[in-house]
Amino acid sequence: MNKPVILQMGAYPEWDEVPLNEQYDVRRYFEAGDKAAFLANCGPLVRGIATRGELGASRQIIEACPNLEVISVYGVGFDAVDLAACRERGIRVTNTPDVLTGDVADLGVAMALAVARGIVGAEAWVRDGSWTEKGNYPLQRRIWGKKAGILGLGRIGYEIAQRLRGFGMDIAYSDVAAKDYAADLTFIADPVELARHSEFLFVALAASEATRHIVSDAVIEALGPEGVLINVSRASNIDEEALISALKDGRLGAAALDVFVGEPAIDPRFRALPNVLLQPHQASGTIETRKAMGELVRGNLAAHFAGQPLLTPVN
Ligand code: 8YV
Repeated sequence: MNKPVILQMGAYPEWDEVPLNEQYDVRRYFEAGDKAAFLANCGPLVRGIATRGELGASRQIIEACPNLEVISVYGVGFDAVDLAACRERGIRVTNTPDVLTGDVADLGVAMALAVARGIVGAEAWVRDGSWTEKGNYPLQRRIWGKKAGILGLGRIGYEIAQRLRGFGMDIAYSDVAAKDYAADLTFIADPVELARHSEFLFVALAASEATRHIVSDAVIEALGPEGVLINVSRASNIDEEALISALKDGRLGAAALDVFVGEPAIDPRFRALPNVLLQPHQASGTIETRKAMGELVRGNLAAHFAGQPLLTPVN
C-alpha cells in the first residue's frame, strides 16, 4: 500500500527524519528551489503536513493541497497555521503541548536571571581580562522578592509562576479571566496595570490576531525604566517598534527575547542595544523535549491515518 504523502515544511532532527521517511512519502518543501512549481507538482498528492510552530501552514499552502487531511505542528504555537482555511475544509490540526511547557518556563526564568544579574556581561568580564584590568564587575539587580507579572497564565505562564514562587516574588498575572487554579496569585485584567505592578514582565500567552501587539507602547511605558520584559511566546505579541524605541532611549530598563519578527533575520537594531538579551527561539530547545515533540508530531499523524482519535488536537 502506498505511504501517505506528507509535505514537510521545515527540517527536523535526524531522530525524527528517519522514522518520518520510513512511515511516509515525505516531500521536503523547505528544500525546493522553485516552491510554486514544487507545490503544483506534489500538492494534489499531499494528505498531511508536518510543520514547525514558527512555520505553520498558510492558506496558500493549504489551498495548493486539495486532498490535505491533517496538519501536525512541531510546537505548541499554531498561530502560523491558517485555522480558517482548515475549518473551511475540515482539515485537522494538532500541536505538541505539555511536553515543552517546563523547558519554555525554564528559559523564561533563566533569561530574567541572566538580565537581572548581568550573567552574559559578567562571563565576558572574566574571559576578556576586564576583571584583572578594571576590577570588580559592576553591581547588578536582585530578582528574589521582586514583583513579577505574567501575561497569559496558561500552561507555560503557570509553570513560570511555579518557578518564581521559589524566588519569593510577588506574582500577578493577566489573562482573559481569573484562573481558579491561581487563587493565591493577584489577577490584574488590564495588561497596562499589570506592567505598572511589575518589575519583571513575562509574556507567555498564545499568539493570535486578538493578542497582536498586546504589549503596546503603553504597556512598555508602564513597565518603565527599571522594568524587564521577557518574551518566550511570539514576537507578534509585542509592538517591536515601540520596544526598540523604549530600549534605545531608556524608557524600558531591559528586555530578554527568544522570538523576533522576521526571525532568524532579526531587526539589526537589536544587535546595537546593550540592554537586550537575544536568544534564537530556543525555549523548547532541549534534546529531551524536542524528542518528545517529534514523537507527538508522528503520533498524531499515525493516529489520523489509522482513523484513531488524535493525541493532541487543536480543532
Ligand atoms: C518550537 C515554539 O521551538 O512551541 C512552539 O510553538 O515556537 C517552539 O517551542 C518551535 O515550534 C520549533 O520549530
